[in-house]
Amino acid sequence: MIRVFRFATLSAVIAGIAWIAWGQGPASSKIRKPQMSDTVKANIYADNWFVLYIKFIPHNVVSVDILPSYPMTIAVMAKDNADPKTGMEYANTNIGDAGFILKFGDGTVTNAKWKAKKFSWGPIDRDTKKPRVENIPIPENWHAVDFDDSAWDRAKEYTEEQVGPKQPFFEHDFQGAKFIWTDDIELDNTVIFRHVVRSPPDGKTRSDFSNLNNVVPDSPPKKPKR
Ligand SMILES: [Ca+2]
Ligand SMILES: [Ca+2]
Repeated sequence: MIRVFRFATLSAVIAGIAWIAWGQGPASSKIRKPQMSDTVKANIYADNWFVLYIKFIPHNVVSVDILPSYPMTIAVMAKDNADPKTGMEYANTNIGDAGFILKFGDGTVTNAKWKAKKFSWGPIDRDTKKPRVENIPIPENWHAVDFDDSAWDRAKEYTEEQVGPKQPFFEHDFQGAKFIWTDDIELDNTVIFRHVVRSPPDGKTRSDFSNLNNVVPDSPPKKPKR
């Protein structure tokens, strides 16, 4: 259950980052910048879980409900909106930059304690004349609880000024959270973050539903579906 919401969240937030980059691009005479009034609300119900991939959530903050259990492993793949062949943004006119921030209602926040690793970066040497990128294959189980990230570096914290978030960011609670990325917020374009929350950061006692699927329900089975 947790995984459901986790993946829905991450996919959407990553897409949101990509859109921020788009919105910061050079003014276009043909395409105006998207506003929140251009968005449509997505409400999703699943029995029991799903993975959602959707591109270009306009410059937004995505809020979902998470049923936590601890320890809670969080894995995030975040992408700058870079051309996969040049590593550049804004129709290959600019290097561009990235950034990621997260806060959960239990006090979980992004900061330099998170693990971070780059998997695609460029343009190498900041060469925008002959731009090229380098890639490392993304491990298939990068989001697994038992994935070994012990050799990964810690994330680097960036200031709000460095990332330059837009209006929806200021309408939501990110207090205490830090913008993070790998060492180079401009050149590193695909990164993965991992973090284990061992106990509720706010110290509150919560019910543990992690074994929900092993419990026989009190109520009788539903009628067979026709
Ligand atoms: Ca960007
Ligand atoms: Ca970039």
